[in-house]
Formats: sequence, structure tokens, C-alpha cells
Amino acid sequence: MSDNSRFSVTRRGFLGTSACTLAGLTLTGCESGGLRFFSDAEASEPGAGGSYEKFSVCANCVNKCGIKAKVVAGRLKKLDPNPHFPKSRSMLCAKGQAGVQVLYDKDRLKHPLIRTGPRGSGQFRQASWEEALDHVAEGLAKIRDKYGASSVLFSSTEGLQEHFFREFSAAFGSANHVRHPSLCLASGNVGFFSVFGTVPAFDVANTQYMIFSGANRLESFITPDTIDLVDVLEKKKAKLVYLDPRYTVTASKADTWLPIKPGTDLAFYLALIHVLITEELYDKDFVARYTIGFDEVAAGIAGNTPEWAEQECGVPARQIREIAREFAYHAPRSFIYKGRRTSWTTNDTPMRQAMAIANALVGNWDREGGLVPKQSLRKGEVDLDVWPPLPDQDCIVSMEEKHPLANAGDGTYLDFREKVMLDEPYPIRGWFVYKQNPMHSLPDRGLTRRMIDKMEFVVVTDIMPTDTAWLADVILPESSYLEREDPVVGFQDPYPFLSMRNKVVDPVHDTKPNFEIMQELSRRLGFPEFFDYKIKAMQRAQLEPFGLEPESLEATGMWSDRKERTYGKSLKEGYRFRTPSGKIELASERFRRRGYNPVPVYEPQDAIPGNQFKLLVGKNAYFTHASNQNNPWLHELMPDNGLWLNSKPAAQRGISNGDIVRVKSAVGEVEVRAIVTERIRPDCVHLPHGFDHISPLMSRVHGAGACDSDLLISREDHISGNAALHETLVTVERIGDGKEVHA
Ligand SMILES: Nc1nc2c(c(=O)[nH]1)N[C@H]1C(S)=C(S)[C@@H](COP(=O)(O)OP(=O)(O)OC[C@H]3O[C@@H](n4cnc5c(=O)[nH]c(N)nc54)[C@H](O)[C@@H]3O)O[C@H]1N2
Ligand SMILES: Nc1nc2c(c(=O)[nH]1)N[C@H]1C(S)=C(S)[C@@H](COP(=O)(O)OP(=O)(O)OC[C@H]3O[C@@H](n4cnc5c(=O)[nH]c(N)nc54)[C@H](O)[C@@H]3O)O[C@H]1N2
Ligand code: SF4
Ligand SMILES: [Mo]
Repeated sequence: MSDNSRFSVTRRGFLGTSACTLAGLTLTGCESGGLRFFSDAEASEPGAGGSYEKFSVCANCVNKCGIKAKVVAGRLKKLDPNPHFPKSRSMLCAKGQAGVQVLYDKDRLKHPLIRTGPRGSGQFRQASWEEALDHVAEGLAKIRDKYGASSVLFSSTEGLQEHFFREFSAAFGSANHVRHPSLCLASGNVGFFSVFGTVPAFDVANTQYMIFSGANRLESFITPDTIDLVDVLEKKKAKLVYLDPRYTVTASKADTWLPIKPGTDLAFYLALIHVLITEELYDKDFVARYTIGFDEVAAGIAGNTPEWAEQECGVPARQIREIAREFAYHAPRSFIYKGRRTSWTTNDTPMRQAMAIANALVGNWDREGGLVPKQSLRKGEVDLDVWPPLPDQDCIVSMEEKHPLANAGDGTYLDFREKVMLDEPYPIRGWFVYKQNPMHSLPDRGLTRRMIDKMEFVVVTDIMPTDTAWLADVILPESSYLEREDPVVGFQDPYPFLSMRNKVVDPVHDTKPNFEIMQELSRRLGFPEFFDYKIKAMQRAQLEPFGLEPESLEATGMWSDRKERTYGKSLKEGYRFRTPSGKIELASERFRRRGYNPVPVYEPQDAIPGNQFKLLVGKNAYFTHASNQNNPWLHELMPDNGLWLNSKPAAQRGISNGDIVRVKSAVGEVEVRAIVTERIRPDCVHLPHGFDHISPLMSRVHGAGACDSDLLISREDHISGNAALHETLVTVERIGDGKEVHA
């Protein structure tokens, strides 16, 4: 993690800073080899009605897997995996394959829309780009003139055109830009960073023993981890211990599934560390040579015996001991996996820190089958001699005061929303949203709705008429990933390589890439110099250090100067870790300096009252967040969601499978079909994310199922400010069977 505040950029760095590089399961066969044209006569440029195959990069989730698009007579027929792509190889998940419908779905945004009736009335009129862009520029300028540039809030989620948006908000002069990490991975990053000074990858392909906490890799895909996990488990090359109150698909493939009490994983990891230390199973040489803080950790965990942990987390002490011993036995080919979405509890950062400490203790750092520091290829940059102005105000959330160890450039979403609602320290009256759907991705949808109501002007750039777009003043339709060219992208896992997102077909409708939208708006708002170049020129500048041209990547859709992961660079004499001490910090100096406990301390969890349940959220293999439930192909796989409820409490309440239940939390209530199952603890319920869209323009999922964000309360992790999405208690009561209720 880096402190990459937008306001500390260097001259060359400003327009080159790419948003954080981030790091399915349908395996499809795919011919190897380079591009194969159907016939020379048919081959032509995209959109000219030609037939050809073209490599590109998927954008249906964060992973950016390699794709090969098959176009026949100008129309995209099929998406296949790009087998040369180190990150995703011959895998393209269901969402990736359904990308064809991103182009041809009748529901997609086809042209700019301007709202004509009251917010939420759904009255929009079609506008030309000229008119829509004039309208957006005028709306933003009006807020800037009336309240100041910082009274426009900018928010966005990662993507290969996101950094243009970040640069736009900086050039506009707003101090307020918030991104998705504080809904997703912020606590995991801060926890691991505190120990290693970096956030590592995990060498799944070469490991023998893995412990995963609620990292549902066989449904929530992260490549290459998901692919490697399937491989090592199928070939019985490695064992997986999986902790999750739910029996997920990953649980079903694990050697051991532990239905842990929600929110208590830290007790499990502290006890595991206790066993490693008291039974002297840790790597003494490694600890002596590379780490500091061992004695403090040993003192800290003195009371955290497996017997103590059993009382807290429900995992038998005997099993905790066995797991700790096996974990140490297989080291360095073993690891505790960080997880990806770590927005769970208010004490999530210490939990991830404990995972990192346990890893360090067994000496699996930078070793085959263990944790590996990520490496990257340093791309070139477009060299523009421009600087963003200093913002006219301080950011509404003082990250330095609230969350000094979180990434200041990302902000913390729930704090931003709270400040907007309070008009503190000054009013926010405009909101520009890029590639994000806060009406679903923030907890407490009612509150997000009220936040939108405070705005005089809202602009949304998306590819679908989402619930957030539905409430906007202007909707700008971006050309999808298959219809535009993006900057060169560098990957880190499993080893550094470069790729490009190529235009597969010409835009099907009247849409524009975000880069052009930013160019047009910056011209209208008086700062055209920030976008005074072409994407092609940017790609050339990025590839220049490697002696490559954009065309050099055509044959395989990727380029690298290596072929496999390498290990051990950070273990060489004289290497300094990016921690205050330069060593791996089992006790964190960064935490100590900021007044936090330098070693993780458990916070006991309140018992779940007998008449209530802990609401757990999470993803589904078919969908990315709330973004593609409406995709016609994916919609067929799962048209709505239901509430997972254990059969015991269901019987106590007279609830049968398929009955409609009312679920209530402190902030909202929903009615939804019950899925009565043994696959969840009796004290928890689970509602898959991303359903019940309020926008009627999402014709297939408008009103389908229920929205978890209607129920979630707003809490955040103390240290990182990450949203704590598993802190909500709900009651569940039967309303009637499906027929009674829908009669
Ligand atoms: N209740 C609940 N909340 C959650 C989560 C959960 O599991 N449950 N998960 C959390 C996590 S891990 C994350 S990362 C966040 C994600 O939060 P968001 O980023 O808000 O999630 P998405 O719903 O994927 O929204 C992405 C939007 O981008 C649009 N889009 C796709 N491609 C393009 C494009 O090329 N251009 C433009 N302009 N738009 C495009 C999609 O249509 C979609 O509306 O949500 C978090 N919030
Ligand atoms: N198909 C698909 N793949 C995706 C995404 C997607 O939307 N769809 N999104 C991508 C993104 S941005 C992210 S962040 C990742 C998210 O991937 P994951 O990190 O795997 O997160 P979730 O899918 O949200 O699942 C969280 C799991 O944690 C469990 N859980 C809840 N509370 C606890 C607890 O206290 N202890 C333990 N041990 N487990 C608990 C839940 O039951 C759930 O199964 O997936 C990525 N990949
Ligand atoms: S995991 Fe699936 S949706 Fe995500 S980038 Fe890869 S193929 Fe696309
Ligand atoms: Mo995420």
C-alpha cells in the first residue's frame, strides 16, 4: 500500500499515476497460439463488418482476465479465455463470457440522459453529447461558484479509465474524492502492511497447506488464486482449512470446514500464535534474523490459549492445536491467506495483522509456497507540464485525524457520507459518480438515498441505468470495455507482465470512453491542458521503457520479460522492509506511533440475542457486486435472491423453504423468500448481495429479491475506516407462503 495522495504527485507522476493495480468458475477450452483470422478476405478493422479474433482484457470484475473476442461480420459472437495470459490462463468465468451481453443488452445505457421530472420519478429525456456535456459543465461550475470546488464530491471504483476521473477531480480543484477500498479491502491492507511494509501475493500453486477465513475463492474469484486453488485441491497437492459461518462452495472443497462464530477469527489466530510460540514451532532463525517485536507478541498472547479461544470462537481447542502444528509442519510451503474483502468487523485490522504475524513466525515470507512480495514493471508516462490547483478547502474527512494509517487518497466512505449529512465542515451539494453504484455498495441504502437528496446536482457515468443513475440529474453512458481502448495495464500476479485492453468492436450506441468525457468537460471548465493527448500516445509512452509498441502485444495479448514467479529478493542481506524499523514488525511501530496497540488485541463479541441473527453478506459466482444481475444470460442462472436460514430456527418460527419472511434490522426491513438450509450456522442468516434494484430501467431485476444494503447498519473498522458489513443483527418472521403473499 502506498500513501499515494493525489496532491503529492510529481510532475511526471501526475498524469501517469494509475489507480491501484489489483491484483469463475467455468473453465473453457481454448486453442493456443496467436491470433487466428477466419480468412484473410474477411479480416478487417473492428466495426467495419469484418470477422476476426482479438485479444483484450475482461472488465466484468476487478480481476482483468485475458480474453479473446471472436467477431463475425462486425458482431461479437463469443468471448473465450486468452491462454497466454499468466493471470487467468484458460479460464473465463460465467460473468466474463456473458460480457457479450454487455454490448447487446436492450437495457444498457444507449445515449446521454437528462432528468426532467423530480428525482426518482424516472422522467429523463434523451440528449446529444453536446447538450449533456454542456449541462454537466454548467452544473459543476454552478456548485463551484456558489459553494467552492470542494463542494462537489467525486467518487469512483477502480478500472482502467478511473485515473482520468481522479485527475479530473483534482484539476477541478475538489478536495473530496472517495473510492471503493473502504468498502472492500482497506483493513486487510493496513493489517498486512503494518507487519511487512507491503501487501503480498500468495503462492497458491506451490503450497501444501492453506488457512482461509471467509475468503470464498471458488465463488468470489480472484485470479490466479482461484484457478490455482482448484488445481492444487483437485490434485490433492495441498490441504485447505476454511473458516466461514457458511458452507460455501469453497467450504465444500476444503479438507476442513470450521463454521466459526462470526466476528471471532482473531481469537482463533491469537490461539494459533499461542501454540506456535509455546510449542516452539516457529522458525527461530527467521524470527531472529528478519523480525522485531517477538517478545511483545509472546507477552500479548500469553492468555490466548486454545481453550480460551474455543470459548470465544467455537472451534475446539484440540483442532486449533492440530491446525497450528500442521501449519508449522508444512512451512514455508504454508500460509494464512489475507482474504480480499475484509470489510467485516470494527476490529478487522488487528485480525489481519494477526494473520500476517502468524505467517511471519513460520518463516514463509518470500519463499516458494508461501507469501510473495509483488513486483511490477515500471511503465512510462505521458509527460505533461501541468499541476492540479491546491483545493480550495480541506477534505471534509481529516484522514490524518481519523484514520492516519489508511490510504488518504482513497478516503473512508462512511465518514464521507456522515460529513455530507451533517454539512460538516461545509456543505457538499454536487456529486459526480464514476463506475460505482453507492445505492447498493454502501450499507444503509435509505441513508444513501437521503445523501443524494442533499445534492443540487448529481452526475453518474456508467454503462447501465443503475439505482444511483436513476437518481442522477445527468447520466453519461460510457463505451463499454469492448468498445474502447484503455491505457496499458501492468499486472503483478503471478509475475509482472503487461497487457492492453483493445477495442473489439465500434461503439454499438451513442457512448463515449471516459477519457473523451473528461477531455470534453475539462475543455468546457477551463482546464483542457490536463487531457491534451491521445490514448494511443499514452500507450506508446507507457510501453517505451520496454522497447515495445502497442502492436507488439497483439500476438499473445500480453508481454513479460520473465516466465515465472521469483522468490527471495527481500531475504537478501541489506534489504530494508518498508516498515519504520526496516524489519518485519511482529509488533508494529507504525501502530504504536499512532496510539494503536502495536500487537493485536481481541475485542470480545457480544452474544447474538436468541431472537436475532447476524446478517452475513457476500458474493455469488454469477455476479459482480450489484452490477450484472440484470445481464440476460446471468439473470437466467439466478433471477432473484433468498435469505439463507438454518433449518432449526426456521422450524422454531414455522418457516418452510420458499416462505416469504420479513427481515428487520435497526435501519430497514425487507421481505424475501426463505432458503431453509443446513449450510449456515443457526445464529446467522445470509442474503446474497446485489438484488432488488429500484431502477425500472433494469427490467429483469427491478424489484427482484431483496437488497442487503437496506438492512446493513453503518459501522467501520477502528483503524482503517473500512466499512464493517458483518455487524448487523436482524429478526426474521414468517409472513406467509409464496402463494399467500403474492395473491
Ligand atoms: N451489502 C454489500 N455491500 C458491499 C459488498 C457486499 O458484499 N455487500 N461488497 C463490497 C465490495 S468488496 C466492493 S469492491 C464494493 C464495490 O462497489 P461498487 O464499485 O459500487 O460495485 P459495483 O456494483 O460493481 O459497481 C460498479 C459499477 O460500474 C459499472 N460499470 C461497469 N463497467 C463500466 C465501465 O466500463 N464504465 C463505467 N462508467 N461503468 C461501468 C457497473 O454497471 C456498476 O454500476 O461494494 C462493497 N459493498
Ligand atoms: N463472482 C465474483 N467474484 C468476485 C467479486 C464478485 O462480486 N463476484 N468481487 C471481487 C471483489 S471486489 C472482492 S473484494 C472479492 C470478495 O471475495 P471474498 O473476500 O471471498 O468476500 P465475499 O464474497 O464477500 O465473502 C465473504 C465470506 O465471508 C464469510 N464471513 C462472514 N463473516 C465471517 C466471519 O466472521 N468469519 C469468517 N471466517 N467468515 C465470515 C461470509 O459468509 C462469506 O462467505 O471477490 C472478488 N471476486
Ligand atoms: S473473474 Fe470473470 S468477470 Fe472477473 S475478470 Fe475474470 S473472467 Fe472477467
Ligand atoms: Mo471488493
